Amino acid sequence: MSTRQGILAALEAAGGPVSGAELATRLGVTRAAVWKHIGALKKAGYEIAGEKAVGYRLVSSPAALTETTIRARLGGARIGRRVVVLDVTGSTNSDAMALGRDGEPEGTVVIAEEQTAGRGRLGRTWESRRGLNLYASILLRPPIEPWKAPQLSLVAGVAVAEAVRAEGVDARIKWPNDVVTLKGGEGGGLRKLAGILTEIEAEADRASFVVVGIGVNLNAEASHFPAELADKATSLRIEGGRTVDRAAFTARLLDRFDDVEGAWRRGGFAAVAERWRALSVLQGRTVAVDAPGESFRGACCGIDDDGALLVDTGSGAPRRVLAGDVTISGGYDPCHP
Ligand code: BT5
Repeated sequence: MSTRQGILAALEAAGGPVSGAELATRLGVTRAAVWKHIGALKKAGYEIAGEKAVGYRLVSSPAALTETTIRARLGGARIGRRVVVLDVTGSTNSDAMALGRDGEPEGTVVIAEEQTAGRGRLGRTWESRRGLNLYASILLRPPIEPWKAPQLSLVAGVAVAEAVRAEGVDARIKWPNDVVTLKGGEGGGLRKLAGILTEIEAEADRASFVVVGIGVNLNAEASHFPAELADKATSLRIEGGRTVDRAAFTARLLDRFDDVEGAWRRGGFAAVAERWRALSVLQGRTVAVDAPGESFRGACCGIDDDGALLVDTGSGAPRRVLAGDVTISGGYDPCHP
C-alpha cells in the first residue's frame, strides 16, 4: 500500500477526523508529506476537510473508479495486487490477455470506465456504457489442465452473486456465466445483472494463463439499456433503488473472488460446488439446452463436481453439459437421476 492509499484507508476506517501527526506516525512519514498527499487526494476528487485542532476528515470520495479508491478498500493481497484503471478501452479482457502474454504476474486486474468493444461469448456484444457500471478482467495463472478453465466462470459467478447479495439484492446464478435476478419471484422471468467471460491461453496440457472478465450493471438505469435488452437486463440500482459506490463494490467483489478462487485452487470445483448450488436458479427447472452440436430439453438436476450441468432427459443417466446456453423453458420438474 502506498502512503497515499494508507492515508485514505486510515481516514475511511476512522470515519471521523484523524490528526496529521497521527497519520504521519502511523505511516512513518513526515507531517509535511501527509499534507502533500492530502493535497494530491483532493486534486483526485476526494473531499477532505482539514479542521485545525482535530485533523483531517474524509467527506466524500470521487465517483470515478481509480486504483486508489479500489485498493484502499481491498482486504485480500492476491487479487488486485495491481489494479490498472483505464478511461476508455476496447475490451478489458483483450488488455488483460496482452498483459498475460507480456509475463504480467497473476492477480492484476484491468478495469475500464467504458469499453468500445466489450464482448460476451461467441462473438456477442457486452453493452459497456461509460461511467456507470463495472467492467473488470482478472489475470490468473492457475496450474491447471485447459479443460478446467471454464470452472473459473462458475467460481466468478459465486463471487459476483455473493457481492451483489451483500448489497441486499437477491442475485442468483444461471449456468454457466450469468448472474440474474428473478422478476416477479420464482415463477417470473430472469433479468441479467452480470455476465462473465473466461478466456484462456494454453499449451496442450497446461494453461499458460486465464483471464476472467466480469461485467456487472451497477448504476445503469432502465433507459441506459438498448431496446433489445429492455426486458432482459437489470442493474443493482434498478433492483435496489439506490446508487452503488462502485469502488467499494469492486473491492468487495475482488475480495470474494480471492476467497472463492483460493478455495477452488486448493480443493478443485468440488470445494465450491455447494456454494454454487445454493445460488443456482436452474435447479429442478425444465430447461432447453443449446450445446455445441446438440439441442435438447430436460429437467436440470444441478451440476457435478467438474462444473458440468446435469440434465435429465428421461432416458437413462442425466446428460452432462460442459459448454452451451441454457434457457428455462418450463416450470419445476422432478429430476430422476
Ligand atoms: C456474457 O456473455 O455474459 C459475458 C460478458 C462479459 C463482459 C465482461 S466486461 C469485462 C470483460 N471485457 C469484455 O470484453 N468482456 C468482459 P454471453 O453469455 O454471451 O451474453 C451476452 C449477451 O448478454 C448479449 O448477447 C446480450 O443479450 C446480453 N447483454 C449484453 N450486454 C448486457 C448488459 N450490459 N447487461 C445485461 N445483458 C447484456
